Amino acid sequence: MSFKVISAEEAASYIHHDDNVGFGGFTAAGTPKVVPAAIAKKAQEEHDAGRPFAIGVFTGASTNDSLDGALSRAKAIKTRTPYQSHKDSRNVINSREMSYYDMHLSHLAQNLRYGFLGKINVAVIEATDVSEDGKIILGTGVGIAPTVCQLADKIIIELNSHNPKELAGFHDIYQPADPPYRREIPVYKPSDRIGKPYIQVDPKKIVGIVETNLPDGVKEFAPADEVTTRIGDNVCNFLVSQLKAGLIPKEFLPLQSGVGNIANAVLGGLGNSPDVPAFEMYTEVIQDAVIGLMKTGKCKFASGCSLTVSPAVLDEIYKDIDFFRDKIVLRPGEISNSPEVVRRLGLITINTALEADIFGNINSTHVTGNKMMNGIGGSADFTRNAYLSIFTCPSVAKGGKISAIVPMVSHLDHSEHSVSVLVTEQGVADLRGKSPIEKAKLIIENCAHPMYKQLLWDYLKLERGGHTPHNLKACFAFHQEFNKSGDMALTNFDDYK
Ligand code: 0RQ
Repeated sequence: MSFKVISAEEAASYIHHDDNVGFGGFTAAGTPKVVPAAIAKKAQEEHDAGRPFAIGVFTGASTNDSLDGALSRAKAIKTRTPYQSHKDSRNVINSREMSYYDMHLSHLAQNLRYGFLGKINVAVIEATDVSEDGKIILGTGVGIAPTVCQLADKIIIELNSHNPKELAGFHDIYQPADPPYRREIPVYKPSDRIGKPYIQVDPKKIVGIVETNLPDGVKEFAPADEVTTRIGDNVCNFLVSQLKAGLIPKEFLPLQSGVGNIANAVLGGLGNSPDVPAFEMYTEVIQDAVIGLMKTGKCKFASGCSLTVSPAVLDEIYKDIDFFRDKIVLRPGEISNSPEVVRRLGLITINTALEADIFGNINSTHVTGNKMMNGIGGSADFTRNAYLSIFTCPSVAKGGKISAIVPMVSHLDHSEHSVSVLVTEQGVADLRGKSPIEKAKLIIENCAHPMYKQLLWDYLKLERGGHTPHNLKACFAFHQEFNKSGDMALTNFDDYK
């Protein structure tokens, strides 16, 4: 190989204060593992010497501790988008020491190409292989790698020998033409391959290769508990009822399922139901449960942007890689999450809410209206364009001191116009074709926790009339009570009469 092998520190020397850096990968999967930490170290040294050092950080989605963790702790980020889920990152976002803007994941690559977000100076990409003529085989995540490789002046590759070379062929790299010349993305079923298995770059842009041998280190999922199992069962029974009523075609429709423990448990529930036929997935992250369902034959195919699976499950895939070869495709985020494809394929989408209001609006991102949790991720790419959009959440959080069902969401990510069904461990509210007051009654009756039902009825009794009967004085009473006493259940609507 004629590319120069360099250390992570030397790689960091190519990155200067004020640069914009685009990173490959998606979640911890395929995210660079040593260069970001070396950039953080450099930032620390520059700060110690009294010099400024902060970079723009663009990624496919959330990352790992070496990237969001180390760079946030070193105060080395001037601006960050689109999704993060690291506590140190959250801290500097919420203290406003780091400028963060949240955006739909499918939008980032095109917005970078349109030039809306400034110049990308350097791309840092994890790869499984790279050829002399600049063909890069990615690792377990794709994200925005193809676009940042195209836009950057310099490319740094972390060549990770932890990935078997047999990962070649799992990727489908396709970048749509930009308007006014864009046509439909020619994915007509989840398993369609429309691009190349590698990213082609100008080899002269590759300034160095950093060799690694490191696992992605995806966190283990919490085992399904009573609440997540009941949510999973409720989603499952609802989908079966829709199938039986002929409202979902008998062949079933491709599924999308969001991130986290709840999403993982919901998929597990679907897998156990004899009444749900074998299905395909057109999703963003392929989590542990999907791999289990492939082995039982319940999931026939998964198109995604990353293999975000725990280390033991990744080992299983690598040991039996030929079994999975014709069952998985990894695409760039703008294709895995393309609203146009989502609408056309007719996806059933299942995402997680932090809170939902009684009129069906969803907050996926902000705690008590002001503190950023993770970001909107790809949830709206899918929800807004779904055949059937489902939101799930436990009805209470923090041991019951927070009701996930509130009079009015304290931040809006998905409006009532995009949300078809709300599911908690208490039950299902099918919101299709319902007026706001009908939605409110269904959500309180079917989804709210028993300890919050009466309070929510009390709120509705305060109504000021109108189509959506909010009471603007009392609509944030739950949140105000939580800020005051730490327990939403102590809300007293008599104070608002
Ligand atoms: O906190 O761990 O400290 O107890 O929020 O909640 O119940 O473990 O759920 O891991 O599935 O995450 C919405 C954040 C849920 C995630 C969100 C507290 C709760 C707990 C986590 P603790 P759970 P999950 C496409 C899909 C947006 C992006 C998206 C997310 C912690 O699913 O980021 O959907 N979604 N992407 O106690 C205060 C509330 C709360 C609350 C829960 N109302 N107020 N705290 N918590 N409800 C895929 C991608 O984009 C990659």
